[in-house]
Amino acid sequence: MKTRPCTRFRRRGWGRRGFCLAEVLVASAIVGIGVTAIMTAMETGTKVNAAGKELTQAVFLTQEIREWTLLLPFRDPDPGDAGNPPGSDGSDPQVFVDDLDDLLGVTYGPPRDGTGTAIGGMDGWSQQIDLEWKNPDDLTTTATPGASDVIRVNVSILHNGRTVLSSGWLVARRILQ
Ligand SMILES: [Ca+2]
Ligand SMILES: [Ca+2]
Repeated sequence: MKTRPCTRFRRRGWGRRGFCLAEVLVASAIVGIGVTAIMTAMETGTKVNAAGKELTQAVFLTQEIREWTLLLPFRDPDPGDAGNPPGSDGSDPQVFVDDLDDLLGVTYGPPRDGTGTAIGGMDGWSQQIDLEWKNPDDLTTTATPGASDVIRVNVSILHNGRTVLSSGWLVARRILQ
């Protein structure tokens, strides 16, 4: 005996038929695929937004350090420390910085603004600073620390221990410094 799927729900007088199981399953699968695609797109969008926000914060924190390094004198203003080797001159760089090379190998967390002041409300963020002296006649070569008037400042911005952005720029001693 031959069965006729999808006709068993035919209703007398209504002029239409119901759905068979196969049709319902196919429709459910299509809806399921659509919903999954939408959820995946939403999740991806959320991740992209979070990454974009994180990168924006990292750029901001890099700019703050850049501003600070451009404000700091190249040489220590204290005559007693002027001849010191590069470094923090015996002071804790978390507390006191008065010349550029005081920032050698220093990490700030909480991060610092363009005047060296700690920025509140940025838990988990830190700024890693390193300095590299460059030969002014050939900026691709590294000079002995303290023996050049050009320093490349390298900064990495970390969020929860993960590097979000690494950047660098050159600072040259101004003539009057
Ligand atoms: Ca100093
Ligand atoms: Ca110093």
